[in-house]
Order: sequence, then structure tokens, then C-alpha cells
Amino acid sequence: MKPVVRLSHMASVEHTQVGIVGAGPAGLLLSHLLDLQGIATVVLEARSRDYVENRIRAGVLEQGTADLLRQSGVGERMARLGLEHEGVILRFAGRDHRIDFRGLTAKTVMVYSQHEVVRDLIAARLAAGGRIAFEAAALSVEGFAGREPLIRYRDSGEDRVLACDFIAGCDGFHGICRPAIPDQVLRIYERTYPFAWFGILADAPPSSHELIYSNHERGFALLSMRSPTVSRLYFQCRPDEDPRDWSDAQIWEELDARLAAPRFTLTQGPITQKGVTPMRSFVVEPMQCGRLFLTGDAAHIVPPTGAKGLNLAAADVAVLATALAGFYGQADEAGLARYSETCLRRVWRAQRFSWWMTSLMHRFDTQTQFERRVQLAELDDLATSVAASTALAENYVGLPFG
Ligand code: RFL
Ligand code: PHB
Repeated sequence: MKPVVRLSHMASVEHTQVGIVGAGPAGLLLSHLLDLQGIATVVLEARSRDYVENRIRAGVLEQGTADLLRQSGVGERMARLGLEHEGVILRFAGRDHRIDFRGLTAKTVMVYSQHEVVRDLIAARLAAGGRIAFEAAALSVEGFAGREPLIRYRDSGEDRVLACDFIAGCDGFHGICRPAIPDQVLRIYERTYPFAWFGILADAPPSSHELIYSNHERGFALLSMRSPTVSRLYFQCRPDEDPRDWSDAQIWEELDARLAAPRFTLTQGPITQKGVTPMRSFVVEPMQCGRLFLTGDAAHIVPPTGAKGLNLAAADVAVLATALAGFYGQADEAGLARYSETCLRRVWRAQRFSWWMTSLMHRFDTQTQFERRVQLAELDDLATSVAASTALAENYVGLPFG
């Protein structure tokens, strides 16, 4: 990496090959994969290290994501702390139907917290001498239509410039990279849902070995987990629901009602976190503009029902890392030129799956009795058709990367 050059009349300028905005899973994994190819990066992150390492979000890794982490040398803690799951349970109309991932697809998923993945990646980058600037918010991305893009950012009250060959916009849905692309270049596809998820983390042993997705008359509920002693649970709520309006007892009562089944007891415990997550489907096309490449939530959002968000981010950066390695290693620009097209195919299939799972499992206020019957019939179809269960399983464990 070239040294910092300080000119008296302007902000200090640092050079790198790939400037990465955002130290979420997308930005950190990209930095890690590029480092393995000998490509230099600088990661700029608006928040503190403590904040990103403790942000509770996703929990399910597709087989391909877990494999990528293992194969790239950051799977050691996941192997110890992650919970490999061979199926999930769909609960509806008073019965359970198990989707047997291993039996139907010979694949599994890994239940391992996103913030643990983030911790593993930060540790790996720092151990390898990588540069991550925390509390260094990117202010603008410029010049990406040409060959000398740059990122202006503020670090410790000082304005700085990161000059680079390429910019990776890994700055999430509310970042600055996507809005920097001219409006006439981008097409946005979007759907919002008339409900949200109320999520809690509780110091309670999970009441089931596998995740339970429950379609109940009162609305959807999901039983998930983080470890043998920590449960993660969600229930469908109004988008404007205020978590402070719910006492712990009311939350447990609602979850108990929606997850009720014969011979099932919901284990309760102290609630350590609660929050409401809006539901949205969103895709921007294309995912690149000149030398700026969008990855993960910066380019697309899925409703969490299919557990796809983090996995799509991992798939995007795997494609981008391979394309950049082709550029630097063989002066081959074809992978970069095809980046958006390659990613969008998978993105749209994951969008379809996430929208379908959401439509299948939730109660809609506008739902007619006819639509409710059709929803239950579709669940019955899954419970009786191996073909239908296999289609769900194939999508849940993840489509091939790239
Ligand atoms: P992130 O994680 O939002 O990271 C973006 C980072 O960019 C930083 N940033 C900036 N940094 C510098 N300068 C700026 N101007 C910046 N602007 C923003 C931010 O601080 C942040 O650190 O995006 P990334 O890396 O694309 O990762 C995407 C995933 O976080 C997301 O898709 C998943 O969490 C979605 N998701 C799930 N995905 C799964 O695959 N499986 C799941 O089980 C799953 N469950 C979930 C979820 C998301 C949830 N919530 C809360 C939205 C469950 C929930 C409840
Ligand atoms: C989670 O554990 O946070 C989780 C699991 C499955 C989902 C969404 C979130 O579909």
C-alpha cells in the first residue's frame, strides 16, 4: 500500500486497490477474500467496532455461505459454536410438517449469528494486518465513471480521501453508495409489506432442536435460536408497533399462543433484547456503475422469512472477489463487466423465494376467506408432496453461488 500523502491545501490522500464502504458481513468478507488473492483494501465503517460486533441480526447460514467461510479460513469458531441444522418445521392448522434438508437435498444450514461472523472476519482481517477504519463515515464516492475513483470520508474529525482503483459499496440499505449512482442509470423494484417482525432475544434454552415457522390465526411466529441457552423468537406485528408497549409477559403470551401445539412447551426466560423490523423486498438494477460495485443490502433487501439477506451478501462478494482477482491477475475485465448480471439472477430467485415464504406464512389484513383457504391448501400441499417440500428445501439451503 502506498503511504499517506499530505498536501497542505487538501485532505490527506491514501491509496489502495479496492476501497470498501461498510464493515458489515459484505464489506468484511470482501476484504478477507481479496486479501487471500493479494489484493489490497481499506474498509471504512461509520460505526464503532463494538457496535458492529454486537449488532444482532441474521442467524441462518446457507451451506454455501458456511462452506465459503470454512474454505477461506474463518470457520474455526463457527465449527465450535454453530449449530448445524438438517431441517425446519412448518407448523400450521395444529400440525407440524418437517422439511428434511439432508434427506431432500443432501445439504444442511448452519445456525450461527451474523455478529459472530462479523467478529470472526474482523479478527481475521486485523490478524492479517488489514486496515479497517472504524468510526470513519464515508461522505461521498466520486469519479467512478472514470479510472480514478475516490472516497471522501471523515475520521477523528479530519476530512480524508481514499483513492482507489475500484469502490465496493457494502454500506447497507441506508448507505451513500447507491444514491451516488445517477437516477437515470438505476431501476428500482420494490414491495413493502403491511406488517413487521417483533424480534426478541431471550436467555432461555430453545424449545425445539430445529427452527419452527408457524402460520397461526393470530399471525406468523418463528422460533429460532443462537445457542443451546439463547432463544431468538419473532412474531408478526404492525409496522408501527413500539416494542416499549409490550411487557415481557405479554410477549411470551403472544408467542405461546402462536406457537402452541400438542406436546410442545415454550421455554421462557429473561428477554435481553427486543426490536421491530420492517419487511421489504427491494432490488436495484444494475448493481454496478463504472468502477462502483454494490453488494448485499446496498443493492437488495429481502423480507427475513427465507433467511436470505446475509447469504445474498456473501454470494455477491464471492462473485465480486473472483471478478477482481481476474482483473488483477489476468487483466481480464469480463467478470467485472458481468458482475451485476451474474448476481441478479440469484438475487431474483432469492427474492421470489423470500416473497413466497412471506406470503405463505403470514396473515394479511386484506386476506379473504378464500385466500386463507388457498394458503392452508398450499401448506397442505407442502406436507403431502415430496416435490413441493424439495423445492422449499433447495431454496432454503441455498442455490449455487455465482
Ligand atoms: P449491513 O450489515 O447493513 O452493513 C452495512 C455497513 O455499512 C455501514 N455504513 C457505512 N460505513 C461507512 N460510511 C457510510 N456512509 C456508511 N453507511 C453505512 C453500516 O454501519 C454497516 O456496518 O449490510 P451487508 O453487509 O450487506 O449485510 C447484510 C445483512 O446484514 C442483512 O442482509 C441480514 O442481516 C438480513 N437478515 C438475515 N439474513 C440472512 O441471511 N439470514 C437470516 O436469518 C436473517 N435474519 C436479517 C435477519 C435481518 C434482520 N434485520 C434486523 C434487518 C433478521 C433480522 C431481524
Ligand atoms: C434468526 O435466527 O434470526 C432467523 C432465522 C430464520 C429466519 C429469519 C431470522 O428466517
